[in-house]
Amino acid sequence: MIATPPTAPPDAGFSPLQREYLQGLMAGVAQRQLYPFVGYVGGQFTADPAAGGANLAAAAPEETHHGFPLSEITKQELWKRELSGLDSWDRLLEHAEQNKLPDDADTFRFRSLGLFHVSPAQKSLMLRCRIPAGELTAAQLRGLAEIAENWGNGKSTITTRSNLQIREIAPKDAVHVLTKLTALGLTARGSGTDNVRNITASPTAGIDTQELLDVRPYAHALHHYILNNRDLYDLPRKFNVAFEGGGAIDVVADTNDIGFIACRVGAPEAGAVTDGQPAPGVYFRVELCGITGHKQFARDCGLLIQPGQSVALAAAMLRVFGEFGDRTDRKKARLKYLIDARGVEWFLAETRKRLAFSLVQFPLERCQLRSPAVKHGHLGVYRQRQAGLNYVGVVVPVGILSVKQMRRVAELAEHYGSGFIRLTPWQNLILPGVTDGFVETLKRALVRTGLHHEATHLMGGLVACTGNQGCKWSSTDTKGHAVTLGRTLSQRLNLDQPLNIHLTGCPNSCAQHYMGDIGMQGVKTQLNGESVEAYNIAFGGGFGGDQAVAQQVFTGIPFSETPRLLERVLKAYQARRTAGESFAAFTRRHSVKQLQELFAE
Ligand code: SRM
Ligand code: SF4
Repeated sequence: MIATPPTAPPDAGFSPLQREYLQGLMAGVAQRQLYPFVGYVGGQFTADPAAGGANLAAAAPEETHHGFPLSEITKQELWKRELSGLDSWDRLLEHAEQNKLPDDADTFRFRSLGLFHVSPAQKSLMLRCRIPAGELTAAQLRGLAEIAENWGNGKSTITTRSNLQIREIAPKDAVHVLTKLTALGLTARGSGTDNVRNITASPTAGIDTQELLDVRPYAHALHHYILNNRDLYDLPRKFNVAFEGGGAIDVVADTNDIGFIACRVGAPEAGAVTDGQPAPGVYFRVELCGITGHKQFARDCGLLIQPGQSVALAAAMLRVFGEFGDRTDRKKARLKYLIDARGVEWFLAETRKRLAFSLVQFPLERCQLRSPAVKHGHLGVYRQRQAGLNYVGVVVPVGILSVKQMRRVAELAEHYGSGFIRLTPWQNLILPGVTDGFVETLKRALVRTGLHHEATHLMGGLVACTGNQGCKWSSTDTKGHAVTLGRTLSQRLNLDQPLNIHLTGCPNSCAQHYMGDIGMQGVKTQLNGESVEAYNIAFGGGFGGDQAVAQQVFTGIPFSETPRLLERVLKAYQARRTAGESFAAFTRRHSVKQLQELFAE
């Protein structure tokens, strides 16, 4: 029913000017046919019958979202406002019922449930799990094999966050996949979009002879914390957290938004400054803002915390990021950009406001840091902290395991190991708890499964992102090229030092090419008038104690030419290095121009 247009209140007490204004106002309202309530409360005209607040003469302020005007926020923020990914289960059921692939908005939402529609590369869904600390039981691996066999493409892939993905899932099977995953005691919630990604931890935590701290309990505690706090699924962007316990295998915590790095604080030496000296023990240093695709490693922020404070601290930092992070430009919405804009002191001050304990600043120089990690320590047989036990690092070329291999690995873990499997950010796996007597049997069994326990210095250091077989952003077949390169170079060269080659299909740098001894980023180039797959090639990257951003030396080299180019590069290095010099050290002491000349045909 349309309300009768309001009339002006009785003119008692109005000046001619006020009467003229009122008549004009009412005429305007009548013309627009809006008929809003116009009240007269306490000497004020109001549009709000209940509160009597707004003056019609004043423009209503624009609604905001996390402090940003709605007109400025990204489409992804609008999608989240409309319907959170966490509430999209009904939509998933609907898509499953109709075997329908999602549109852009639901593609975004379903990633919060762990399902990625990776169109146009593949017209299907990809499951990205969460495997906190990379730790799986044999039963879980077997269950994942069942998912890959029944509803996927018969394979799984280990990711650069010690995680597992299964591809080519039809929309009709999405619900089966997620319910089966839950039955296995696993989840995929928040493995994509604006959440904290899989929490990583040192792959040999708890079994390592050189570690300072078993960091698994903290990684698991944070995993459960973020899963159970809804606001942490609505960050401005993705977020990575890693726990480094100081073991033989580096978990590349310095490439994460927050890296917790175990260190030891000893008793002060006689006569030394003891101001603010904490009790001797193991603590975490806190590193912030690693994002190697943007050529930045995480930096120590001065804090020294007790390990038990790490979950609360991460949660507080996440909430500062959630409250103040950019919601208008996704390229600038990572933690790095918030801290670049406001400063680390501001960030820590905001974090402190959200904590029930005080934060201690303590000089990095007064902490004993971890012993150096072992390059390629993720491969081969090593003694555990526990007497008579060993762990075996298994080579999984570019992280791909067939269903048969998954089942066999599960069986081997149960027969010869502890029944657990560890996944690493180096896209491979470790079998822990192998008694001395079973080591040789296990090695033979692995070889029969098409896997290996030893790698050449080349094959062991290959890391490749999904590439154009599954990812729309990729210019190249990174995984296929990595295997070809590894095999070809292994036949032509005999390296006496481990070497890492990282291949990434686009600037997003999921395989972290800037921290590789050799980093290759896929591009397209013209060859004989045709567009072909090619790489920009960088040298001299490193991580942890050997941290460095690789320098780009070659641009747009067609893949067909890269094996020959890299053979020449590595032979030149072998011929000219100083005794024991690593490839990274060799390339770092030359300028880009010198390297181009040195490696020229
Ligand atoms: Fe990544 C986006 C694959 C680790 C930086 N990444 C993607 C998407 C989802 C492409 C997309 O938006 O459609 C890729 C899906 C391909 C597929 O179908 O398999 C993808 N990223 C991967 C994985 C599977 C690579 C791998 O082969 O191992 C890794 C999954 C990790 C996991 O289990 O959670 C993966 N991605 C990384 C890492 C390394 C890390 O997280 O430790 C990085 C660099 C660190 C960082 O966060 O910057 C990384 N991925 C990106 C970016 C660039 C983010 C940025 O702010 O610069 C994107 C693009 C985006 O987020 O919009 C991206
Ligand atoms: Fe895709 Fe680029 Fe990530 Fe490779 S680096 S998986 S091409 S987004």
